[in-house]
Amino acid sequence: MMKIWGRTNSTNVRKVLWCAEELKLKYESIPAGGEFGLVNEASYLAKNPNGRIPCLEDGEFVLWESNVIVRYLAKKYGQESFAPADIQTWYAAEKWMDWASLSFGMPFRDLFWNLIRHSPEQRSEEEIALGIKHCTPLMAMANAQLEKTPYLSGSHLGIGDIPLGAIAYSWFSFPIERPSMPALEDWYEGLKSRPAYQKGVMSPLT
Ligand SMILES: N[C@@H](CCC(=O)N[C@@H](CS)C(=O)NCC(=O)O)C(=O)O
Repeated sequence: MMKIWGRTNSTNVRKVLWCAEELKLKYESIPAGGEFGLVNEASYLAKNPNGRIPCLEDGEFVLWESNVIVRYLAKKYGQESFAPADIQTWYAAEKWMDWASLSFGMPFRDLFWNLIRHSPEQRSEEEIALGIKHCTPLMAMANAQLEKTPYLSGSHLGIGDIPLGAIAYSWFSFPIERPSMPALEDWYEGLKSRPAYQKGVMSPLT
């Protein structure tokens, strides 16, 4: 059976779990990373020399980098909405994956660690303020797209929605003030109603 390595409270692992759920794949979720360790053991490093999660094993085939795993699963196992045959539809969706990962990277991480993982003594209000300052215009950009199309991937949920969808779970759960963005909020409400999102993404924020 397909194996997905990585603790389920990781945003990058959530992307892969959610995608696998949307595609109705059978897989084994193996905790690794954080308190589960394993990632620096030789047997894991032989699969992923970065010592990071997630990592996918599909038979003999091993793949790391969350967005690439999502693209692989979509192309190998997805129907039209996840693997559009039209190259422009594919790339129009795919750009939102790299955009989400590259643009949100550090500011989202600062928010996540300060609001969820750090103790009150470790918390930096300055980093939280900066994180909100940088993430808010990015969310506004997604909101502007979602005023035009129901999903970042276009007319249907697809690969382009996965990275921001995983980030959105934390964003909308953080105890912070968020400016109103109705299209983004409607999109997020729609995600939350999907059993695949509930199973793949909505595990406790820790
Ligand atoms: N660009 C990589 C980043 C992978 C990454 O940094 N994963 C984090 C968790 S989100 C990790 O492995 N942290 C170490 C650990 O959990 O032990 C990807 O998207 O897969």
